[in-house]
Amino acid sequence: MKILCLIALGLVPAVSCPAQEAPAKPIFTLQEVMIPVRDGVHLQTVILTPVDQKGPLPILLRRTPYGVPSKAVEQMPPSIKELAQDGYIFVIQNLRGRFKSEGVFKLSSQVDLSDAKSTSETTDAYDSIEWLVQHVPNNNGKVGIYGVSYDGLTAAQTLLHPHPALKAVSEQASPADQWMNDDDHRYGALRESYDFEYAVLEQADKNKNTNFAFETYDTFQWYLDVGPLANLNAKYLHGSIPYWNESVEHPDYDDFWKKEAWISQLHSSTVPNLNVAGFWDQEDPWGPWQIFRHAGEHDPDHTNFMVAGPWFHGQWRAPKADSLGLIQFGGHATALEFRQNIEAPFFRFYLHGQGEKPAWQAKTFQTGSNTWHTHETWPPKEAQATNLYLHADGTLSFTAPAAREAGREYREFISDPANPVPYRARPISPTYPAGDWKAWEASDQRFVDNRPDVLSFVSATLDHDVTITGPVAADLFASTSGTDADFIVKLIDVYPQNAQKISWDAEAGPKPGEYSQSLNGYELPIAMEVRRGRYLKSYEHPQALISGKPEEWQIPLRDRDHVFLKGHRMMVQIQSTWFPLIDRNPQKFVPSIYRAVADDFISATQRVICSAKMPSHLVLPLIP
Ligand code: PG9
Repeated sequence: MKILCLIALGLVPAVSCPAQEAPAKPIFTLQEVMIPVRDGVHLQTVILTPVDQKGPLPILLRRTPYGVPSKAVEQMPPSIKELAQDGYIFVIQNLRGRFKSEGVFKLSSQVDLSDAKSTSETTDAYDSIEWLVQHVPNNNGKVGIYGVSYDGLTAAQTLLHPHPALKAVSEQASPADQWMNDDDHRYGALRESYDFEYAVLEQADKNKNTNFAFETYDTFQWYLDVGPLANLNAKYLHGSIPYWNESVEHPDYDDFWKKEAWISQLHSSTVPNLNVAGFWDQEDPWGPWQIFRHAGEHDPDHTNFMVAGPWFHGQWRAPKADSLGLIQFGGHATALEFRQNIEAPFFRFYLHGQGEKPAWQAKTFQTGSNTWHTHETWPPKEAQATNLYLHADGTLSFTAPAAREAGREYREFISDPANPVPYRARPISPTYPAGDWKAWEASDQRFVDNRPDVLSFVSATLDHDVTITGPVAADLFASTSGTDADFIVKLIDVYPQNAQKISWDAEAGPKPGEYSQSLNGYELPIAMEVRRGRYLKSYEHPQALISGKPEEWQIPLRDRDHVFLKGHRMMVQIQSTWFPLIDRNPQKFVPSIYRAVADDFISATQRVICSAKMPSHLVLPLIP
């Protein structure tokens, strides 16, 4: 996230940023203030005022743990250019305990409004807005708040108790419940590499963002060599990172995580809110949909909006976002179009009183067709939940397995925690600050195609377009020879072998990189998720699986909008390790995986059933 934040602040040039002439003088003047909040703590805040300000302007606030700019802005940051054209006083604040802001940074999402003495991002934002409208010269009394990821979380949490001057919110990629999904876990399965590296990033040093120093080039190997998870503290952190300690002390969905799940307190749309999500967001793809759904429980004035696009984490603040890795978006600069046509008009209406109130509930950029779609309601009414079945012969089709299909009713594989499936092609670079992390969710899945511990199910070549718009889910029937297990499901769009023409010189062959960098036969992940067996029956009280007994595994695969084009094939991959993104399940039930010892990790035979009685399938929101 750090790089994007810095881009948003205009502190580093974005890679594909068009060359700009440096103006002679600043376009925003900068003033740094320390804003007092209710418990006497002061928060480091910078106020960026447009030098050409003519009359009163609204304030656009962003609250961040990543640092604030230190000098006047001379070049317009591309990420806020479209907003800035309408005129705002931009205010950026460091969260308590980060950089010069006083207090303690807890890396916590807890909000306790029942305790008048308790502070949180909700109360710090409230108090800061109160101070800003009183003290910033020439403001029009209206405040908006926006931000991506952590900054989005702080924006979203204002919805729980908004200051009366707060007139518009745009939370973008905010987490909502860190045990259920997003950065730190997926339904209780720990996102090992992310949780570890992020906690170090933010809690090793108050005054900077710290990248963990790996001594092994390929972090896959490093995490494997670490062995059982408890070794991360024993060998490296020595209990010095509070959030990591909390994560490993609370394996289950206990009171600690339920308090972190601030979303459980949101039941209405309190302030107009534009929720923004990326379909390939590698960090917080789930939270915005939850916030949208919770705020939508009571939304009489229709002020709760959803936008989703083909983006990695925060890519909608990039200059263009006309592609994601090798996937091109048909000439659309999707980020620019979002900011110009959706975000800027939203704040313009609610903070400047100009333009029209959005007349829609959701807007999505649909991949495959590469077109923007406007939805009166989400999910669209015309979407029909349709089963896509896995067959024991490795095929995938909309027809359910018949009784006794050629004698085979299952497929199986051996999952060995000592040889886990990498989540992306090795070598795996550190999450931060390297660039590879951000687009990995769109990476070609052929790198695991032939592993014996990955099952692939493939459809026939499609003779018409298949459009899915709405929530996707998997419903597996599966067993393990162990007493605990993970199942990972991936829905993949397989491009035809001749998707792209390669220029081929008779003597020299293709241009360097052209052959390997083409979309021919590309396996593009559309949806991927994991579930951990110990939490199938209860998130609070994990239970051992019974060896060999089939269970139903319901695996939500989130909201999507994609067209599998005619000529493509659909694919489902199933595996039981996804390392080091997800920590290794010992596959033998232990009270806490985070206290497992090396001998607890065992190989297990995993069986996926494809019978008429237990038809493993995906549920797709098909548009007729
Ligand atoms: N994904 C990051 C994060 C957000 C909220 C809590 C913890 C981590 C981020 O990019 O800010």
